[in-house]
Order: sequence, then C-alpha cells, then structure tokens
Amino acid sequence: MEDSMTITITAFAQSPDRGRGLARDMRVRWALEEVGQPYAVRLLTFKDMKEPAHLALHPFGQIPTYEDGALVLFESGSIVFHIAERHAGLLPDDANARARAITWMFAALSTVEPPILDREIPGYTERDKPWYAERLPILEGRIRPRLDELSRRLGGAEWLDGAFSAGDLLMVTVLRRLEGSGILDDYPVLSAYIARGKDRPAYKRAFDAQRAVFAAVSSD
Ligand SMILES: N[C@@H](CCC(=O)N[C@@H](CS)C(=O)NCC(=O)O)C(=O)O
Repeated sequence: MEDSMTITITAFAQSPDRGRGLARDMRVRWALEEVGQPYAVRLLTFKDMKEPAHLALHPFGQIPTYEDGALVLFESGSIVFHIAERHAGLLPDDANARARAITWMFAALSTVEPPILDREIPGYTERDKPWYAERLPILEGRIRPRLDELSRRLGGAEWLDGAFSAGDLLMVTVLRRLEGSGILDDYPVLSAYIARGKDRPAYKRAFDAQRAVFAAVSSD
C-alpha cells in the first residue's frame, strides 16, 4: 500500500495566468481531486525551474512534475494517465471503453491543443511584431475546424464517450485555453461541455487550490 501523502507536484510560485487555472498543474490537481488523492505542492519560481535540482526531475525545466516515492514523472498527460491507471474513477474498466478514453486523452493533447497553443504563444512573444495582427486570423482559422469537428462529435452528449474520463479532463483543460478569446462564443456545445467540467466538485477544489497560491502572492 502506497503512502498517499507522498505525492508531491510542482506548480508556478507566481503563475503568469494570474490564478485562472490555465497552467498545467491544474490538470494534475484536478485528476488527483477526482480520485481523492491528497497531494503536496512545491512552488517554483522561473529561476528554480531551470536549476539543477528541478532539471533532475524535469529535463525541460517546466511544471508540472509528479513525485511519489521513487517515481518521478513529468508531462501533464503522462501524469494524468498514471493517476488514472492507479486509481478508480478516471478510466472505464471495460477494455475497449478504456482504450477509447485514452484515445481522447491523446486527441486532447496532440490534435486539439497544438493549434490552440500556436495561437496563444505569439500573444506572449510576438504581440509587438508587425505581422502579429495579420497572422492571428490565420492561426484562429486552424483552430476552428478542430472545434467544428469536436463539437459535431460531442453533439448532445454529456461527455466524449460515456462517463466522464481522463479524456474529458484533459479536453476541458485544453479548451479552457480559449476562454477570453471570443472563439468559444461560436461553439455553444463546447462552452456547455467546458461548463460541465468546471461544475464538477473536484474541478472546483483544484481550481480553488491553485487560485489560493495566486491570491497569497498578490496579497504580499
Ligand atoms: N507538454 C508539457 C508542457 C509543460 C509546460 O509547458 N509547462 C509550462 C507551464 S503550463 C511551463 O513550465 N512553462 C515555463 C517554461 O517552459 O519555462 C506538459 O503537458 O506538461
């Protein structure tokens, strides 16, 4: 039996998203909350993330990481998968349903998230460049087909494939990156899907926990 209190994850000491829960520790927190696993959080500055101590855990010097005894993981998708494999509640028992839920995890991270990131990252790095405004509609044009297809597939269903799964958890966190862009206004099916995810008690606990970190920093 594992000592459940040994789980430690890493998160930003001062998240650039100002507590909006868009940093990828949110996925891991949410997964841990869904399966009822307590966890500790080690907060890191950007400088800490590039120090040897953290690079030993995460080769790219990023958050989140996951430590449980001798096991160290990085990559939010891998961490959520590990949590879902070890605990009931995030992957179905039926082998085929489980394979489909895992497929949705990959779809979230390798099909839906990349065009969303392609639009988001220039907002941090190229906003002052002359091409930024011209390029933005092109980048948005690469997101919309994915959203059209996802919305069509989801249709009137509550979740992507039967019961809520780790696939939905990752997909909701990925789609949340579009909040505030105005794009989701054109996708009522996806907006309602995100809202269902955010309405889950485990999501709320995870959100409040990361928000408390930002609130504490802001009140210093
Ligand atoms: N594919 C990685 C991406 C990790 C990532 O980009 N983390 C961001 C925070 S959400 C980060 O640490 N950024 C700071 C940096 O890259 O230096 C994952 O899913 O865990």
